[in-house]
Formats: sequence, C-alpha cells, structure tokens
Amino acid sequence: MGALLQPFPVTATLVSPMGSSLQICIHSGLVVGNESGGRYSALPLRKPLSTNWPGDCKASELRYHLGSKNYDRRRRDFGSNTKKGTPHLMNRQHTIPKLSSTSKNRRFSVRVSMGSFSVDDLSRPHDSLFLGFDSSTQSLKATVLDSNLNIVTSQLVHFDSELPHYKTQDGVYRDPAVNGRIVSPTIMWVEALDLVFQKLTKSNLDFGKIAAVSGSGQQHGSVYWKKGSSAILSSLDSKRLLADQLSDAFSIKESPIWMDSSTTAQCREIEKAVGGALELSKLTGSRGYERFTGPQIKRLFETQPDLYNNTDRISLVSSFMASLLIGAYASIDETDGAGMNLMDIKQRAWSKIVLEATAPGLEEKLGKLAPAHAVAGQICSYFVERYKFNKDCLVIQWSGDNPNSLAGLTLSTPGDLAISLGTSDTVFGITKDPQPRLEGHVFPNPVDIESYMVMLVYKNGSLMREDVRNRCAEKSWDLFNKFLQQSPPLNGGKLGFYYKEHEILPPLPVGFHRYIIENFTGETLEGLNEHEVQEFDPPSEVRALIEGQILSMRAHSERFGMPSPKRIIATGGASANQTILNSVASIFGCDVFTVQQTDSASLGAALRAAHGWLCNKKGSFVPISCLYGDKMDKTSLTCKLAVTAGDQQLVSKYSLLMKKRMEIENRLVQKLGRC
Ligand code: ADP
Ligand code: XUL
Repeated sequence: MGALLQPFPVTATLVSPMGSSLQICIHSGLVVGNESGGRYSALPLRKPLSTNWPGDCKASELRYHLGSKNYDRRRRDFGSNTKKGTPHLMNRQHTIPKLSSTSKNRRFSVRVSMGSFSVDDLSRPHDSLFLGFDSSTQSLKATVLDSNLNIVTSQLVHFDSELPHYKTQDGVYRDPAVNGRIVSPTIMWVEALDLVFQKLTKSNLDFGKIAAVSGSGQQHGSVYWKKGSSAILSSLDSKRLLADQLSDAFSIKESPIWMDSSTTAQCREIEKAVGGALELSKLTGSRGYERFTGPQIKRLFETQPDLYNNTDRISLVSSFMASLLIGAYASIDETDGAGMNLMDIKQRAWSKIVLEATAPGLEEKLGKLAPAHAVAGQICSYFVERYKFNKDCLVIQWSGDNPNSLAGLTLSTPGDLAISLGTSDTVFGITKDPQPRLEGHVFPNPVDIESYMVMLVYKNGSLMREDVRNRCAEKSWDLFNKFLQQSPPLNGGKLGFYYKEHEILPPLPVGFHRYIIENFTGETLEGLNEHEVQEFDPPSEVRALIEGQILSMRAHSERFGMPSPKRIIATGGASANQTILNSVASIFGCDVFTVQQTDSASLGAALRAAHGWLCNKKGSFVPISCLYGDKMDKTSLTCKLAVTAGDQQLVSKYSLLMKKRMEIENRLVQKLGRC
C-alpha cells in the first residue's frame, strides 16, 4: 500500500433517457455507471481532470446520494452509501429499485464524495508468466508473456498441414449437401491443444511459472457436450492425450462455425419473435446473423431434436477450450456471449424472450454467463501432472478472438480503429455510446466495463485474397504485391465485388461482379456510367480486390457511425503484407500501425490472463492500463508506424469511388441479397 492522498469531491448527474434505462453522466472525471432494470454499478475511478492523480489508485471510501423528489422517500434505503475502508470499490454493484414510469425522463442528481485514496500495489511476481491461446479457424496459436509483458515464446499448430487426417480445407468442412453449411471437427481442436502443449514443452517453457492462462476462440462456433461428458471432463487421465479421452464426449461431432450461413430462416424467425431485426439488435447487440450461435442452435433443434435433447451443455469455442483446461464446463463470457443473438447486451444476462424463440430448455444448457476478467477455475490436475503446472495457476475466462485482439492492440481511444486481416476481415473500435443497428455488432469490451466494442465482419477476407493470388499471381504473395504496386490507385475506375463464400457484409451470395466506370479520374461522378465486365487483367484484378475490400470497410464503418479514424492498427495474418497496408493508408487517409506479432488474439489472451490474475488478486475489476501504466513501449504490446497517411487529394478521390461502389452494392443487395 502506498501514500494516502487528499479527499477529492466528485459530482455526477443521473439522467433518465428514453425507456427504462438510466445513465449517469459524470462530472469531474468519475464514471459511476449505468442503471438498467434496477442495477447500478459503481465503476472504476478515473483520473480527475485537474489534479495530479497517480495512475494506480483506488478509493477507500465512496459516498453517493441520489437526489430528486421521486427519490427522496427512498433515499434512506439506498441514496446514501458509505463504504468506509472498502479497499476495492471498482465495479461494486448497488441495487436500487426499478424506476416508476413517473420518474422517467427526469434528471436526478448524484453526489459522489470521496474519502481518502491509496496507491495500491498492482505488480505481478517478477518471474511469473502468462499464457494466451488463439483457437482460430485455421490454426491454434499460443503466446507466452513474462511479467513485464514481453513475449517469451509463440507456437502454432496449423490444422490442414499438421493434423492432415481430419482432411479439413482451411480448417473447415464445406458441406456440399447443405447450402452454406460450414463446420469443423470438434475433436480436431482438442488434438491441436495436445499438439501445441507438446510444442510448448519442446520450447522449454517452464509451465510451473505460469500464473494464469486465457484464450481466444473464433467467435460464434459452438460445441455440444453429450449428456454424461462432465464426468469424463472431470476425470481426465494425465497419462493419455486429451483427444483420445474426449472423442466420444460430443452429441454432435462437427461444430458449426462462423463461416456457416445455413440459418437464414431461423434468423428471420428469431427477429420476428422479438418485434423485428432492429429490436433484436437493440436487445442483443446484433440483428439475426446466420453464423450467430442462437440461430445455429435453433436449426439444430429443428432438424435434429434428438441430438439437441441429448446435449448436456452448449459451449462456444472460447468456453469449450477453457473447459478443457479447468476439467469442468466453463461459463460463457459476457463478451463472446454477445455474439450469440441470445444475450441482453445491457443486462449482460440471457434474454428470456430470445431463449424462448430459439429452443426449449436452452438456459440450462448454456449455463451462467461470467465477466471476461473473471476466473473460470484453477487449472485441472491433468495439466498439473502432465506438464507440471502450478496447481494455483488460474484459468481466466476465454473470450472471442476479435474482443481479445481489441485487448491485445490496447485499443482504448474512440478515434482508434483496428482492422484485422485474418481468415475473416474485421473492423472494430470502441465506443461509450453504442447504437446497435441493422448492420454490424456491439459487444461488451472485455477489458473495460465502461465501454463497448463495435465491429463489422467480412467472410471473404484472406481466403478470397489467396484465391485471387492463386488464379492471377502464380500463388505468390510477391507477385501479388508486384501487381498491386504496378496498377494505379483508383484502378482506372475498375471496381470488383468478390464473394467466394456467401458474404456477411453485404449479405450477398457467392459470385464475382466486375464493373468499369468509364472515364473515371476521381474528380466527379457526374455523367459517368459504369458497365459490367467478365474479367480484368491480373494486376487490375488484384487491385480491384484489395481496393474493393478496403473501400467497403471505409464505407460501412462510416455508415455504422464509427468516427473517421485518427489512426488504424492492422493485425491478422495479412497485416504482414506492407503493400496491402499501403492501400489501407491511401483509402482511409490515416497512419497505419502494426503490433509486434500479427496474432493479436493470442497476445491479447495472454494480456487478459495477466489482467484476470490481477483482478482476482485485488478482489475486483482493475483497469487494464494498471498492467502497463506509462511503460507500454517497454512491452510487446507497443505499436509501430507501418505506413504514413495517404495523400488527402487521393483520399477525396477514393470517397467518390466509394460512393459509386455503395450505389452498385445496394443494387446488388436489392437484386440478390439474402435478407
Ligand atoms: P485466423 O487467425 O483467422 O486463422 P490468421 O490471422 O492467422 O487467420 O491469418 C491467416 C491468413 O493470413 C492466411 O489465410 C493468409 O492468406 C494470410 N497471410 C499470411 N501472410 C500473408 C501475406 N504476406 N500477404 C497476405 N496475406 C497473408
Ligand atoms: C466475428 C467473426 C469472425 C470469427 C473468426 O464476428 O465471425 O471474425 O471470429 O475468427
């Protein structure tokens, strides 16, 4: 414990906006929280604007009053709350009665006064390690951080090439019999875990020093544990491989994954049950999406009710992998849970109405939700005996790969935009004021209880780029890059739409569409017409693909209300490609940064392991910045400038091309779109 600081008064105003939810607006730098349906949270104290405030501090006393005519009577019950001597006030929840309709849309005042503050010890044992996994579409990766948050080792198991007996292509099976059905063999993920542990052992990793483990899972994918499998899970024999012991633990052997688009009908039915697509989006953070777990479960229940009924527990890829580590069913975390079309995003609880619209008895099969920073459990004896983990090693809730990337990229400013160029392409940022819409997704931020993550997702990312590379550039990224450099920016008005798989954004089916805008120079669109063509020469094809993908990201992020970025942080496999990043900088017109390793999801998972460990040590949530403070550049989390912003005149020309692209895209959606 450090020095005591002077008391600091803070005031806040409680405002009731439309509907029943309450927000508390903060003055003087304290976020108190939000209230919805009777929940009120006291959230982390933030740096006041005008005082010299140490980064790592906590209130030891907090008082608040809720004052208004309507509340006077209740004030005695809850209005004044003194938590003297409570060392950890962060994320403390107070219950206040639900508002009556007469009290809605009024202003209430909240007066918060602080007692004394203490600087706390937020350090980690200096030789501890933190292990993060990323169970993604094509591979399982692992990253280990030391206590200074520097990478100690990274390992990877590539599914197609290192586990060839599963005969996956890109880590998946595309079902020729059912349009849009894409699955992965569940047991392959287990075998990959066996293999990555063997690789970590060979790298001489001292498992005994690992204080905490966490991980990322490809989002939305689901695992179906057969009745009776919790007994197998809790009695794993450390002398045998996991895959040998769990091969019979699943009621469905092939997990539907995020690439699946076979559930259009189920999406529409769930939307209808809650009053429409926008209502579902406001409730769960997203409209009905085919890859989301709820529609997937509904389809399973409708087509194979016996298998559904024989399912004891449904996990996401993230909670599934965490379950293997703790030897018991792990909870689904609130962040990845938001990718299911099942969770009330404000309450962070399963939504009864959507559960009912999805499948019977579902709540029991899903188990409880847990915050991302919570401990899922201690590492189970299997790993202690087999790899010599310390038995106190904690398993922190796993989360989705994109949310953990957000953590790994230390995205904390609304002006920062991340672009992940992995199997899927995703664009994400943070906001304090999420507005769920018909497009895009809102998830809780896994490392900040005050903000949300907003995201757009494209299915035709790296695999589409590989397809064009293979067709036009002799399977070589070097030649692909040469073509991209050879062809002029704006591509002489050539625009392409490339969907090798049914696309998510826009919801268009498989198909390629190529257009040329005649006489396009970037000055005007007036009087210019486009015509469709069957093919482009190879350099134009490469540029049409890359420009098309990035123009779409810019257009949709603007349409989604993301602020125009001050900088972009690029991540994912293709962020290793500088030529592609050049196009990102030209089209968005801002600097592009990269982090030390392209897999920010396993890096973020290792960071979250450290964060969860610290939260556990403190007994409550602590801001993630406590892990690095002002020493970020001494860690492996630091970003470096990869490309400087493009010429602003060119950015304006791209704005015109983007406008035309959206016109054509809207027409294609009207003609061919799935919803
Ligand atoms: P995921 O985590 O979704 O499995 P990754 O982020 O590991 O995917 O990215 C894998 C993809 O990265 C590959 O499909 C490959 O096309 C792409 N990639 C790797 N290197 C390059 C490169 N130099 N240029 C473009 N793409 C690349
Ligand atoms: C996110 C999504 C994909 C997967 C793939 O909504 O569908 O990015 O998480 O890893």
